[in-house]
Amino acid sequence: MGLTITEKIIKEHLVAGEMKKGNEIGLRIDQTLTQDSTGTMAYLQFEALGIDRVKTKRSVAYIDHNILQTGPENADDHLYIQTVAKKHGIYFSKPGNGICHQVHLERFAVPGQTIVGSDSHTPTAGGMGMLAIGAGGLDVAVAMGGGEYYITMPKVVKVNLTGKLSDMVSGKDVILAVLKHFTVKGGVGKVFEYCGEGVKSLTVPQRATITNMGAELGATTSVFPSDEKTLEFLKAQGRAEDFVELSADADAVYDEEMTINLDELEPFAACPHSPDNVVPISQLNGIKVNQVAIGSCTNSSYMDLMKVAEILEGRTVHENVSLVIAPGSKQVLTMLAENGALAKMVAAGARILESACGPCIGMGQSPSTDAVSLRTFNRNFEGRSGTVSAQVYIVSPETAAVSALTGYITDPRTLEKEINVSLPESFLINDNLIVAPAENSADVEIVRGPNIKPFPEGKALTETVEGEALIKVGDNITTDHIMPSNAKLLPYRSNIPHLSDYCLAPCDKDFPKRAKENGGGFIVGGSNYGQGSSREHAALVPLYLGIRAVLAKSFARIHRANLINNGILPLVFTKDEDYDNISQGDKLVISDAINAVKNDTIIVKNETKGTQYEMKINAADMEQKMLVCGGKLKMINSVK
Ligand code: MIC
Ligand code: SF4
Repeated sequence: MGLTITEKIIKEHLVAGEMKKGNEIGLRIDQTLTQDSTGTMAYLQFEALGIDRVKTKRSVAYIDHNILQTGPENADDHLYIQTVAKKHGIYFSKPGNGICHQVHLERFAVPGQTIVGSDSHTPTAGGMGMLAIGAGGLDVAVAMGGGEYYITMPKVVKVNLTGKLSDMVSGKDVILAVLKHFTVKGGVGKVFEYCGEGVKSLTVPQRATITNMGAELGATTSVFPSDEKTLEFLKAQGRAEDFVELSADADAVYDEEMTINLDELEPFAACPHSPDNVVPISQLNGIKVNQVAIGSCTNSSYMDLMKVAEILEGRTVHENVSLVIAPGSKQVLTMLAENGALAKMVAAGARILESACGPCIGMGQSPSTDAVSLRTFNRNFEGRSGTVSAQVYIVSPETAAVSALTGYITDPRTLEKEINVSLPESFLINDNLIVAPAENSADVEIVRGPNIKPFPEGKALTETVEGEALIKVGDNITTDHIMPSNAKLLPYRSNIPHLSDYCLAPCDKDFPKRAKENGGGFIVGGSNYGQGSSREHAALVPLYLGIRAVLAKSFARIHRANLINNGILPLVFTKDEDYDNISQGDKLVISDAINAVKNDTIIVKNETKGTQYEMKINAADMEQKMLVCGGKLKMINSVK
C-alpha cells in the first residue's frame, strides 16, 4: 500500500510508537522556531533541562511579536532571548528581520524535514513540504534538547485541487473554502494534504498561505508536495541544494477527501468573529469599510504585496479608510523599496508598518469603535484587534486592496485592470539581521531583566482533587479568551504573576480574583476549548491560579497538550447533559484520581447538586506519566 506525504515524513522521523491512526507516536525533530512572545518561556524551560547546546539541525529564535517598546519589558525580553540563543547554539533573527513564519519559509524551511515551533502558525512551512507543527514552549524546548515530539498518529485528509485560480482569486480564498467546509474544529487530529493538478499552478507563497491558515481548522498541520514550484522558489532564494522531491504515492490511502475546483472558486471573506464564518464576497458588497490592514504571516509575501502595489498604483485610498501595510520580512520590504512598489503604496496613501506581526496581535492599529476592518490576517476573534466592538473580516490581499480604494467591501474581480505578478528569478538575499550562535558557549553571559520571573511548576497529582467550578464558559473558547494578548499585556509574557490578573477576563473579569480567593479549582468549558494560539500561558496562568482540571466537551490539540505538559487534567464529558448540569460555584470532587487517570474513567462528584459525571481523559502512556508527576519537566527531571 502506498504512502501519503505525511506518512512518508513520519516514517523517516519515527522514533517511538507505531504508525497506526490514533496511536501516540514520537518524532525526531530537525528544526525548531520560537518567537518572542512564547520564546522567553521556551528558553527558560530549555535552561531548566540543563542541556548545553541544541541538538537540532537548525533552531531559530525570532523577534516579531513584542516590538512595541513603551517601557523596558519587551526590549529586556529580546536581550534575554538574544543571549540565551547565542549561548545555546540557536540562530537569532533580530527585530526588523520579519515575521517568523515568513522568514523561515524564505531562508530555512527544507522539504521533507520536521519542525516544531512555539507558534500555532508554524504549519506555514508545510507550503514547502515540511511536516511543520505548532506546539507549546515546553515541547519546543524538549525538541531543542534532542527529545522526540509526541503527537497522535493523524488521519490524513486529501484536498484535491483541480483547475487553476482565476485572476484576483487567491490562496486565501482556497483556505477560506476549506474552513467553510470543515469549520474551526473540523481539523482536530488530522493533517490536510494538498494534491492534484491544481497544485502545480500555486506558487510556494500561495501554498504557505493555505497551510498557515490550516491552523484555524484545529489541524495537526497541512502539507503540500515538493515539486518544480518548490525548486523554483528555493533557487530564487539561493537554496537549490535544499530541494528534495516529495509527493504521495499514486495508491496512497486517505481517511477523508475533498475536491476544490479552482476554476470555480470565488473570493471569500470570514465574517466576524470566527475564521470559519465564511461567505462569498458578493454577499457583502457595499458594506462600508473603515480600516484595511494588509500583512501578517498569512499574506505578507513579496508576491502578495506586489499585487497590492499594482492595484494601488496611481490611485488614492478612499477618504474614510485607513490603510496599513506590514511587509512580512526585511527581504520583502527591501525588494519593494528597490523596485518602486513601496513608493506606489505610499503615494496611494498607505501607512507602512514595521515587518512584524503588529496589528494581527493587537500591537497597535486598533480600529475605531464599531469599525469595519478588513484584514488579510488569519484570526478575527472578538476583541483580538484591541477594539471589542470592531467587526473584523478576513480577506485576501486583492480584496483588501481593492476595497481600500472603493471604501466598501468590493469583489476584486470588478477592478478594471489586469494584475500580473510572477515569482522573481532571484530574491534579494541579505541575512545580516540573523545572528549566528557563539562557537563557545562559555563566552556568553545570559542577560535577565527584572521582568523575567520564574515559571510556575506543576504539582504531582493527589489522590483527591477537589474545588469549586470557578467559571463555566461556552463553545470555541480561544486562548485569546483564556490569556488575552494585547499591547498592554504582551510585555508581560515572561511574568506569569502579572498576567494572572487577566486570565479569562474577557469571559468574566472577576474570575482571577475568585480563583485566588478559593486557592484554585476547576474550569468548565464547551467544545473546542482552547482553540487558536499555541501560547502556553493559557495553561501556565491557570496553573499559577491553582486550576487542577478543566472539564470540557472537547479540547483543541495544542492547548490540551499544554495543559498536560503542566500537570492540569483535561477531562472530557461523556454526556453533553452533564455539562448542562454543572453551575458555577458547584463543589466538585474527584477521588482516587491517580488510578482514574490510568484507567481512563474519571468520576467527578458534584457535591452541590448531588450528581456525578463520568469523564474521559484519553491520555496516552506518556501523558499519564506527566499528569501523575505534575508535568513534563517534572517527568523528565525525575528520570535523570
Ligand atoms: C497568535 O497568532 O495568536 C500568536 C500570537 O502568534 C500565537 C502565539 C502567542 O500567543 O504568542 C500563536 O498563534 O501561537
Ligand atoms: Fe504573528 Fe499574527 Fe502570524 Fe500570530 S498570526 S504569528 S500574531 S502574524
